[in-house]
Amino acid sequence: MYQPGSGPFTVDLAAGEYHYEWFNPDAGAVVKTGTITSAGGSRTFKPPFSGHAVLFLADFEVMTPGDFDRDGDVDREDFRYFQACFSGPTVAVEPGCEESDLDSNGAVDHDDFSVFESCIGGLLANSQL
Ligand SMILES: [Ca+2]
Ligand SMILES: [Ca+2]
Repeated sequence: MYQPGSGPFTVDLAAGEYHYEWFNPDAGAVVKTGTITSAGGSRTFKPPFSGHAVLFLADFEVMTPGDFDRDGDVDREDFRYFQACFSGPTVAVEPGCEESDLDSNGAVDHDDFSVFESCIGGLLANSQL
Protein backbone atom coordinates (compact mmCIF):
# COMPACT_ATOMS: atom_id res chain seq x y z
CA MET A 1 0.00 0.00 0.00
CA TYR A 2 1.04 3.55 -0.59
CA GLN A 3 0.85 6.47 1.76
CA PRO A 4 1.46 9.53 -0.39
CA GLY A 5 1.26 12.13 2.36
CA SER A 6 3.23 12.54 5.49
CA GLY A 7 2.47 12.13 9.14
CA PRO A 8 0.71 9.32 10.94
CA PHE A 9 -2.16 7.45 9.34
CA THR A 10 -4.40 4.57 10.18
CA VAL A 11 -4.79 1.23 8.44
CA ASP A 12 -7.36 -1.47 9.03
CA LEU A 13 -5.66 -4.78 9.50
CA ALA A 14 -6.93 -8.29 9.89
CA ALA A 15 -5.44 -10.14 12.81
CA GLY A 16 -2.10 -11.65 12.00
CA GLU A 17 1.56 -10.96 11.56
CA TYR A 18 2.76 -8.47 9.02
CA HIS A 19 6.03 -7.53 7.51
CA TYR A 20 6.44 -3.81 6.93
CA GLU A 21 8.82 -1.63 5.01
CA TRP A 22 9.04 2.11 5.13
CA PHE A 23 10.27 3.51 1.86
CA ASN A 24 11.38 7.07 1.44
CA PRO A 25 10.68 8.00 -2.21
CA ASP A 26 12.63 11.23 -1.93
CA ALA A 27 15.75 9.37 -0.89
CA GLY A 28 14.91 6.27 -2.94
CA ALA A 29 15.69 4.10 0.02
CA VAL A 30 14.06 1.70 2.41
CA VAL A 31 14.39 3.35 5.78
CA LYS A 32 13.01 0.81 8.15
CA THR A 33 11.74 -2.75 8.04
CA GLY A 34 10.28 -4.99 10.66
CA THR A 35 7.33 -7.07 11.69
CA ILE A 36 4.22 -6.21 13.62
CA THR A 37 1.51 -8.31 15.13
CA SER A 38 -2.04 -7.11 14.77
CA ALA A 39 -4.88 -8.24 16.97
CA GLY A 40 -7.22 -7.00 14.25
CA GLY A 41 -8.76 -3.58 13.76
CA SER A 42 -7.21 -0.27 12.94
CA ARG A 43 -3.63 0.56 13.63
CA THR A 44 -1.81 3.85 13.43
CA PHE A 45 1.46 4.05 11.56
CA LYS A 46 3.84 6.92 11.93
CA PRO A 47 6.52 7.36 9.26
CA PRO A 48 10.00 7.24 10.80
CA PHE A 49 11.05 10.21 8.68
CA SER A 50 9.52 13.44 7.42
CA GLY A 51 8.22 14.11 3.94
CA HIS A 52 6.55 11.63 1.63
CA ALA A 53 6.42 8.13 2.92
CA VAL A 54 5.52 4.79 1.42
CA LEU A 55 4.51 1.94 3.63
CA PHE A 56 4.61 -1.59 2.27
CA LEU A 57 2.65 -4.07 4.30
CA ALA A 58 2.56 -7.77 3.60
CA ASP A 59 1.03 -10.68 5.39
CA PHE A 60 3.75 -12.47 7.17
CA GLU A 61 4.13 -15.86 5.62
CA VAL A 62 2.63 -18.22 8.10
CA MET A 63 5.38 -20.61 8.90
CA THR A 64 4.74 -24.07 10.18
CA PRO A 65 7.39 -24.89 12.75
CA GLY A 66 9.67 -27.48 11.23
CA ASP A 67 8.72 -26.66 7.64
CA PHE A 68 12.13 -25.26 6.83
CA ASP A 69 11.81 -25.30 3.06
CA ARG A 70 8.30 -23.84 3.31
CA ASP A 71 6.60 -26.21 0.97
CA GLY A 72 3.69 -26.57 3.34
CA ASP A 73 4.55 -29.80 5.06
CA VAL A 74 7.12 -31.22 7.40
CA ASP A 75 8.87 -34.07 5.68
CA ARG A 76 12.19 -35.68 4.84
CA GLU A 77 13.57 -32.60 3.12
CA ASP A 78 12.98 -30.63 6.28
CA PHE A 79 14.58 -33.35 8.32
CA ARG A 80 17.69 -33.16 6.15
CA TYR A 81 17.90 -29.46 6.82
CA PHE A 82 17.49 -30.04 10.52
CA GLN A 83 20.04 -32.83 10.53
CA ALA A 84 22.59 -30.67 8.71
CA CYS A 85 22.12 -27.97 11.33
CA PHE A 86 22.07 -30.20 14.37
CA SER A 87 25.18 -29.48 16.38
CA GLY A 88 24.27 -30.10 20.01
CA PRO A 89 23.62 -27.96 23.06
CA THR A 90 27.13 -26.54 23.44
CA VAL A 91 27.47 -25.21 19.90
CA ALA A 92 25.97 -21.90 18.83
CA VAL A 93 23.51 -21.96 15.95
CA GLU A 94 25.34 -21.75 12.66
CA PRO A 95 24.45 -18.99 10.19
CA GLY A 96 21.58 -20.17 8.02
CA CYS A 97 20.42 -22.63 10.65
CA GLU A 98 18.48 -20.19 12.79
CA GLU A 99 15.16 -21.78 11.90
CA SER A 100 16.35 -25.12 13.18
CA ASP A 101 16.57 -23.61 16.63
CA LEU A 102 12.93 -24.31 17.26
CA ASP A 103 12.97 -23.37 20.93
CA SER A 104 15.14 -20.32 20.27
CA ASN A 105 17.72 -21.08 22.93
CA GLY A 106 20.71 -20.44 20.66
CA ALA A 107 21.65 -24.03 19.93
CA VAL A 108 20.27 -26.79 17.74
CA ASP A 109 20.02 -29.73 20.08
CA HIS A 110 17.82 -32.56 21.31
CA ASP A 111 15.17 -30.20 22.64
CA ASP A 112 14.73 -28.84 19.14
CA PHE A 113 14.59 -32.35 17.82
CA SER A 114 11.72 -33.09 20.20
CA VAL A 115 9.86 -30.11 18.79
CA PHE A 116 10.69 -31.15 15.26
CA GLU A 117 9.60 -34.69 15.96
CA SER A 118 6.23 -33.47 17.13
CA CYS A 119 5.94 -31.45 13.92
CA ILE A 120 6.83 -34.28 11.63
CA GLY A 121 4.45 -36.51 13.52
CA GLY A 122 3.70 -39.96 12.22
CA LEU A 123 5.81 -39.50 9.13
CA LEU A 124 9.00 -39.98 11.05
CA ALA A 125 7.81 -43.22 12.55
CA ASN A 126 6.55 -44.62 9.27
CA SER A 127 9.31 -43.84 6.85
CA GLN A 128 12.95 -44.56 6.32
CA LEU A 129 14.72 -41.30 6.79
CA1 LIG B 1 8.75 -28.79 4.09
CA1 LIG C 1 17.35 -24.84 20.50
